Amino acid sequence: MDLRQGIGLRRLGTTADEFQQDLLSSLYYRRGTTVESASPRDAYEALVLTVRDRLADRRARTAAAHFASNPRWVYYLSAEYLLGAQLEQNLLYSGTGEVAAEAVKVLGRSLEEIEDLDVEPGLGNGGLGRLAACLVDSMATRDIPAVGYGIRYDFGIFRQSLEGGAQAERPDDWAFQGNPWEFPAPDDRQVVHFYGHTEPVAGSPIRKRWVPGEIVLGEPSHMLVPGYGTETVNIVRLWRARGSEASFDLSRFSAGQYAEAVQEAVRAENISKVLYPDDSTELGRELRLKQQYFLCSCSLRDIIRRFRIRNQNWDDFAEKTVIQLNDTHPTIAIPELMRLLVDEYELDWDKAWSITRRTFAYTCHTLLPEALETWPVHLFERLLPRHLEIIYLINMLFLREVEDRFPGDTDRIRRMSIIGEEGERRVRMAHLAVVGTEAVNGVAELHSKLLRETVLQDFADLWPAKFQNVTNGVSPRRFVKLANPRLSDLITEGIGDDGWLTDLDKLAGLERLAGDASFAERWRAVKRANKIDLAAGDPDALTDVMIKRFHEYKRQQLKLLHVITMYHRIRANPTGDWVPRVVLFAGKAAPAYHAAKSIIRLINAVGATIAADPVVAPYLKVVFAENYNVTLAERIIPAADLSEQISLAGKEASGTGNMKLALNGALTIGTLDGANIEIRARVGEDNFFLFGLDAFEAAEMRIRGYHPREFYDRDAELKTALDSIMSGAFGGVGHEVAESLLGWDEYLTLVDYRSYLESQDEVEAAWRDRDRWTRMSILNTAHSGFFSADRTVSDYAARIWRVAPVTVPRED
Ligand code: GPK
Repeated sequence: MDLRQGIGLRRLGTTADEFQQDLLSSLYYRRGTTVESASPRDAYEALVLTVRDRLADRRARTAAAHFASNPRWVYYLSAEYLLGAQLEQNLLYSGTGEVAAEAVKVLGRSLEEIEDLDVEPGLGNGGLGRLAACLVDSMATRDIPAVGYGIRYDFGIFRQSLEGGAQAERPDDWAFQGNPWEFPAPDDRQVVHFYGHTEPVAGSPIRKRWVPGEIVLGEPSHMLVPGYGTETVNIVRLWRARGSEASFDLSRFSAGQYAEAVQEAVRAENISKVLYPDDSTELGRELRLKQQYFLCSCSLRDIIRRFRIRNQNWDDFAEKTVIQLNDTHPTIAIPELMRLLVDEYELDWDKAWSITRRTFAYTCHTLLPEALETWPVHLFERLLPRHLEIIYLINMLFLREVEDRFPGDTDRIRRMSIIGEEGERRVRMAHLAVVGTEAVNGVAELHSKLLRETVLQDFADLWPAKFQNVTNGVSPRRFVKLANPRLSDLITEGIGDDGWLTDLDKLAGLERLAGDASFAERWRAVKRANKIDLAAGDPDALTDVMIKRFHEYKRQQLKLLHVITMYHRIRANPTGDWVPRVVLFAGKAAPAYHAAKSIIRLINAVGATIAADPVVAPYLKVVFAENYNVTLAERIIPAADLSEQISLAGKEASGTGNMKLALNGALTIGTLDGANIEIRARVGEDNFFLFGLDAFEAAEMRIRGYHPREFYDRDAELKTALDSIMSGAFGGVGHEVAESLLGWDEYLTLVDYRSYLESQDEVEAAWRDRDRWTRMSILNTAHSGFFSADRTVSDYAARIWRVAPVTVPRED
């Protein structure tokens, strides 16, 4: 299929010369400048456009093939996407990396210099947002017809820097100079309503008219999501809020009231102004609910528009559409689809409900109670009055079903209700998400089991078949091939071809090389070269990394207690045979999360004390890498020897950094939490450093009554570590960290301390035996193929989405 021919366009060339011609043409005609006067930005944008063009053909053929087959579509709804930098990825996915490197020389710049201008869109917080990006990558790679929907925040996750060792935040104006990767689609704009009231509709007991109090426009643009090794190019469509034309008040402007004249437009545009930087906690802010509804309303209308291009009959909607809800953030889509079907398309309630329930599926990403979203009923009533009515009706019919199954069990009804009645009445979004969907999944085996047995137990009793597990995965293209080209080349050479990039189980082919001395030598050389690139410290030291959001449940404070203990041990025995370590932390804390910020502050204070201590500094170095994001992760992960996955068991839903690090040959020290369990089962007990309570023991301990002081009193080294913080040994910093550990220690840090330290001793024993360590490292990579997001997507496709791939024909 050649869609260009029909309109008389020439095919884009594949040689460096042809690429260079197109690059110069982009510079001249699309940037309106010349080689002589091109700024660095001009060079960058000209290159982006030239690369983008090379994906445009594939995009056009994808759209044509999808239109022709009228397939069942996957729509992924997510408030967050951490797509990572686009240029390097799209050079790889369009197969133009080499010709581009050659061609850009004409601009007097290297490809690396130009790539430095490619800032990543930080439209997410952490694991959940990056998972969304990995899944859309794998959907395209597996030829699944899919669209990702999200919000085009003006400001992404804040930029972190350290000021006097404390986290400081600056806004992330990521598209300040424009974003050449995106295609605006103003014709597909949508109108979104807020506030106001509802009115009865004559002749219908169910339908209502919603008279809104505010009208906002949603303008879409999309980013290309190419598949690797296939023709498919899908899209992520991002919505940006705008005031309508009527929101500019000309008469006020003419009267000199400039601020008042634009206040309505400003209010509208605030909806997509900034990403909420809270990971796993809910603030219950009105603007956040507005963002959620904005995303869902725009996306659902777009989904319906797309459905109606090829279909007429609502009976087909649920057959042609599956909408995956990435956590509860887009759950308002459920009552919104009901509203559209009942009020606007005039379907009867039962039919609309049957369609809705069969259309949606829900992924839960947490077990932390504070992360389960609830919204005050009064807020809902004011902002989305019609949706609250619909939720009440859904709830009434649902509770009737519960009553039929469990007659007289009023306690169960109270527990399961979509409306929580304890204190202030609140809408429980997770309950709505379970009631309104066909499938609910957790993101790792343990997480899915705990969901069924604890948080969502009542629902699992009612609908056991609805609950599934789909273990997370990561993109081997971004996190191995792009991040770690040296290792990728070695793997390809070891296995014989690069088929592992789309069939990651093939990494098992490395197993036979784990005992091969010359391969091991090269494996070590790759790691060493990556450490030199990272330049965090001595490349021969054990590089021990803890990279993730700062949260007390993840227990950076436990890692810190280990560092402090090492500090005291070395000082007590300066001539000991210590294993040199570089301990690298990176991650952001939510700006309002004071306890997490105190931990960052203390890490840096301890790091400074150690650096200034001539006895300890030769063996121990603490590095805090600022502004952790996807780009930085891609530099750190390839250089890591040891991966810290030390959350309290039962708290980390899955983790995905753990997978990226294992794939890159880092050994894990970890608890039996989230996907650690599955990693350990695959790489083997001997190749994983396990410690700590399991989820059952941790829950028991909390119930029995836990007194951190007892652990402090019993363990001399722990006492020394905490006392040194309290006595001000680290620049007087960290009191509140020590106090919280001694006072309550929500996440049982002191309980796991001793076991963690013993496990770290085993780490050092393994590290001293170089050959053993390398063998373990190779086996980690060899046995981590399961953690490809391609496998995750295949699981969703087979068990939840029931979609088949659509092959996009090649050019003839
Ligand atoms: C879970 F609930 C949330 C959230 O609000 N943000 C977020 O990043 C993470 N997550 C989990 O904490 C990780 O364990 C998990 O791997 C990731 O989501 C993807 O499922």
